[in-house]
Amino acid sequence: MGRGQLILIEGLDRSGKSTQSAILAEKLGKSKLLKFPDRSTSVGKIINEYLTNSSFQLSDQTAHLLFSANRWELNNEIIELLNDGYFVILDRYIYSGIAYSLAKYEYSKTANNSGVIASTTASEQMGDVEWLYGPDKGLPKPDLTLFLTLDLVELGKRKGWGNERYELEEFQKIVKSSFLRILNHEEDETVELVDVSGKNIEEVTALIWEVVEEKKVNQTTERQIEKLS
Ligand code: FDM
Ligand code: MG
Repeated sequence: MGRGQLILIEGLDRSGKSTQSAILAEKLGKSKLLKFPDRSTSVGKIINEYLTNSSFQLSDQTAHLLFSANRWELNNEIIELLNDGYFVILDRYIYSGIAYSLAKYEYSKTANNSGVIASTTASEQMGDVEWLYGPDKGLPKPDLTLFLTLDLVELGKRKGWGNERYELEEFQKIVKSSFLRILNHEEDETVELVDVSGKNIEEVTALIWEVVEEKKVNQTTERQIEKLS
């Protein structure tokens, strides 16, 4: 028996990511759904405080490194699950890590930034994709990444933003362009964009399943787990 596959669902806030990850896990049977940030771990608790309490301060670099550290907390568990034949579905992972930090760099330079979303002086590291990527090197690379994207009109229509840090429409637009800049979907065959604009839950599930079958990530594999390099 081969190993299970690692499938990542990335996307903008309110793109239906969490709903679709849960449906996919269900459809794959022997599977485990993991969500990042995982707010239950020791590092996750600090991240949760940062996201929910706007007066809790961390420098942009510190926040970035904590999100990566939170992934490292689950590194062994992910590898063990895959080797035990489980399909592991991730709701956010490394691309969120890079895209949100890069977006903070851009947002730092806008007049509207009050210092809550990003520091008011842009830090050089946050604009440096190599630096941002560094701490995630060595983590398991997903066998398939699906990025759920929304056009900007739809993004504006999906009201119901919460009160967490980053949940601001204007910032989300910058996050979208950061994702598109770093995903490398044209060269990397393991990365696919799924435009969910104007689609209902069932339609998005069908689109995702089409890609999953085409990429054969619904079957166990003999391939080794790849590491991000
Ligand atoms: N987020 C998430 C980051 O900024 N970096 C990361 O590495 C990850 C995994 O945390 F705004 C952001 C994305 C989002 C916030 O995520 C909380 P959820 O999915 O809304 O819980
Ligand atoms: Mg959110």
